[in-house]
Amino acid sequence: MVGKFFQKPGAEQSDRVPPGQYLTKGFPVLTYGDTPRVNREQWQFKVWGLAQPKTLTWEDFMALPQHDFTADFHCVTRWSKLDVKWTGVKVTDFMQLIEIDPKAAYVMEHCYGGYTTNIPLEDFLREENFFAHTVFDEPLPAEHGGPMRLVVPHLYAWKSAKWINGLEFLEQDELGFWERNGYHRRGEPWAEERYSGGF
Ligand SMILES: Nc1nc2c(c(=O)[nH]1)N[C@H]1C(S)=C(S)[C@@H](COP(=O)(O)O)O[C@H]1N2
Ligand SMILES: [Mo]
Repeated sequence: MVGKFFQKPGAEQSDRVPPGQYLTKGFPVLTYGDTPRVNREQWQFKVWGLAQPKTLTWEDFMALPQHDFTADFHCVTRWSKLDVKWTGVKVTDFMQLIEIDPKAAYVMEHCYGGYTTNIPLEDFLREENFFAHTVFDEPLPAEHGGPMRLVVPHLYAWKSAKWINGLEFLEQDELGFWERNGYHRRGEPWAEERYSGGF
């Protein structure tokens, strides 16, 4: 992996690069399976489980405040990309539209194509998380999760669900796709929470 496109961080960047990660200047695509093709008009987003069920459209998301976000992106396969510029909607703004049951403590992210990933509610509700529809001022390409993906900068990027189309609120933690296949439940890069025990 280390070669022309992957570099060890220089001193000025090393405090931003978690242990065991290498910097890339490109933007690799990491997808399990086929790339779903969904346009903005077709795109729908559902909320269920321990929350008032709701279906939202593209317009519902566009009616929320739009922000630019710059965040670092860390894949568990050891590449990191610094300063990715995204545009979209803060999770905390989106959550103003959602009524959750006080028992809800975990969230399952659901996607077109069937990918899932689990996240504790506390990690999901962080101020710096957002739904992104634009990257580097261009509409998010399908291979990077367009029309809409979640971005959770403080956890490994497999928690940043591409083609996101729903949230299921849960009382108990359940495992998503990679988590059932040996990845860590939570995935904190600074603690190198890469794989679950026994993997
Ligand atoms: N729906 C879906 N979301 C996904 C994935 C996937 O396979 N399907 N891969 C995850 C992984 S492992 C990573 S590293 C990032 C990669 O995002 P990118 O392809 O835009 O670089 O998306 C995450 N979100
Ligand atoms: Mo990844």
